[in-house]
Amino acid sequence: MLQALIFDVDGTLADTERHGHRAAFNQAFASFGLDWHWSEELYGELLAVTGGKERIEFYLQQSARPERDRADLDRFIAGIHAQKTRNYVDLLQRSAIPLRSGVKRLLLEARARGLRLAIATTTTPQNVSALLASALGEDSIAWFEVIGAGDIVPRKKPAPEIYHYVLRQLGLEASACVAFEDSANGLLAARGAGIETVITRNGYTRNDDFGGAALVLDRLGDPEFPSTVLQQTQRRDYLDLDAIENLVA
Ligand code: XBP
Ligand code: MG
Repeated sequence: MLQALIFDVDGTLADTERHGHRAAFNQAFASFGLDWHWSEELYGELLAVTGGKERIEFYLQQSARPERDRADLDRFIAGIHAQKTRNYVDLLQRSAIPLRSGVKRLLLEARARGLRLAIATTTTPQNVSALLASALGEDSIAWFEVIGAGDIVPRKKPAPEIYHYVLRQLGLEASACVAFEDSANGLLAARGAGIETVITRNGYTRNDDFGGAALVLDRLGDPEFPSTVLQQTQRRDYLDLDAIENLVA
């Protein structure tokens, strides 16, 4: 029986990557005097690597920058990334990034039905709080019983560790939960932990492989802005809790 919904954040709750994280990275590069610029297109490729620090390191490896020893490299990346996090939080405080269609509706529906809510994300914890506070109000942070985020587990998605962590904290089996993700890396992580997964695809993940997903939609949708089912035969105008319960029934 369904007891909890577990949400990814970036790309799932809101389209945060293109004009949120990417902009925050570029501002950080500039303030460190670096001539790096991540275009929208390049960022799409870099998203193959989850985690901001990991993404910076991957970019460095790709671009034949001068070698640094491990400790120096870690310090260099951590400094840029800390600035990037400050930029991202500032950006959200100045102008909220709206939640994707149907997210608020589903969260309210789940709360009304007494379902438990949790988050499983690779992003930094401050980013999750800033997004929720700006898009849904400060109180909404407490709606989520567990917020599994960032470096709390050693290996980020597509490893299943963040989902194992959240299940442990909830004290639930995978079969009592449904995960919401937007990317192949997120799907691999959730499925790796044995959790049925609903995908709401976005511009950056439209060509990802979603084999193994319970359902692939263009958005969760609302009665006035319906979703389209892209994979699976279920036909729904929007994804409500009755349909989600059927995924684990
Ligand atoms: C999100 C990410 C994160 C963000 C940046 O992936 O990959 O790296 O882009 O966040 P998912 P940080 O949606 O699968 O959790 O810079 O704080 O790591
Ligand atoms: Mg995501």
